[in-house]
Amino acid sequence: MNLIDFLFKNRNWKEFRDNLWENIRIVPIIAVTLGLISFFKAFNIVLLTVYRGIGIIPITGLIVILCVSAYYLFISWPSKSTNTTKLVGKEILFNPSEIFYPELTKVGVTGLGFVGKTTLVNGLKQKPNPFKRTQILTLHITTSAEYPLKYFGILDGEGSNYSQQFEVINNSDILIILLDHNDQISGYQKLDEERLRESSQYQIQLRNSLKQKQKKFERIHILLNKSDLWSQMIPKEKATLEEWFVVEVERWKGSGFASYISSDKNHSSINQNNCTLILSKLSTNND
Ligand SMILES: Nc1nc2c(ncn2[C@@H]2O[C@H](COP(=O)(O)OP(=O)(O)OP(=O)(O)O)[C@@H](O)[C@H]2O)c(=O)[nH]1
Ligand SMILES: [Mg+2]
Repeated sequence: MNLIDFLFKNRNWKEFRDNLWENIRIVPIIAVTLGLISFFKAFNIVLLTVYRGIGIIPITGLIVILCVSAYYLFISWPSKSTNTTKLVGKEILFNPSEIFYPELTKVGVTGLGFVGKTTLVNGLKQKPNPFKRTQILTLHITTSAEYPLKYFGILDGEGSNYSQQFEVINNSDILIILLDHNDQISGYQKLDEERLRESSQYQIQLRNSLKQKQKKFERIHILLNKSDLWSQMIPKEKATLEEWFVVEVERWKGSGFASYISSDKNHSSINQNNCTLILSKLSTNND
């Protein structure tokens, strides 16, 4: 890599502008410059004997100004950002302070363990679905399907690890909340009321934490997952589930944690078509 690339490529120039603004203290600069000039002026005669005939005051002033400018450029120079385009389709460990260029919209996927978060994330990336339980917090880089391309970083953590779930939420611009009717493979065609209670409780904790942090999302999208399974339940259980979902969505709508809150009760993360459209919907604020 040559020096020009090192200095200028993949730097976060927005940060540079902010840094410079923060670092420059115009008053001290002027004071130091004037101070130095007057200092040299006081010793003008001595200095003139050293640098005979070189117009010592303008030259000294210029040197001071150049040094001060170089110092401020140095301390404000932007950090290296990660090149997003090279990571499309990839999964990396999540580091909250990592800066990406082009910028990423961070989409957090949250919900209880086994609700289908990783299955959804794989669907959003249009990748086959290798089944493994999530253990670490990861960021999955992907793009919208149409131009102009938008880059998304999808955050996926372990559902039963609440601190990972809170990290997902605190670092997201858009939040997808996944809900379901049952997490037991053997009881997939039945409504588990205990699961609904646990899920309601989890959402209350989420809202409490968001309230404390005064966090606001660009958008919240709530999905009732596993519709391929719960659509086969008896009508009474189906009605209970749908009513519960409506109540949960209303609670979010009343919370004011996003300017736009949408939902879809007929979602199935194992259905690729269901997943494909989500990112373009989310980036255009369509339902
Ligand atoms: N039939 C059906 N199965 C689903 C659906 N979504 C997820 N699953 C299954 O549910 C199980 C759990 O899915 P995961 O995506 O691993 O769930 P998770 O929320 O990431 O779980 P943790 O990482 O443990 O928090 C897997 O067996 C998935 O295949 C769905 O829409 N329909
Ligand atoms: Mg998972």
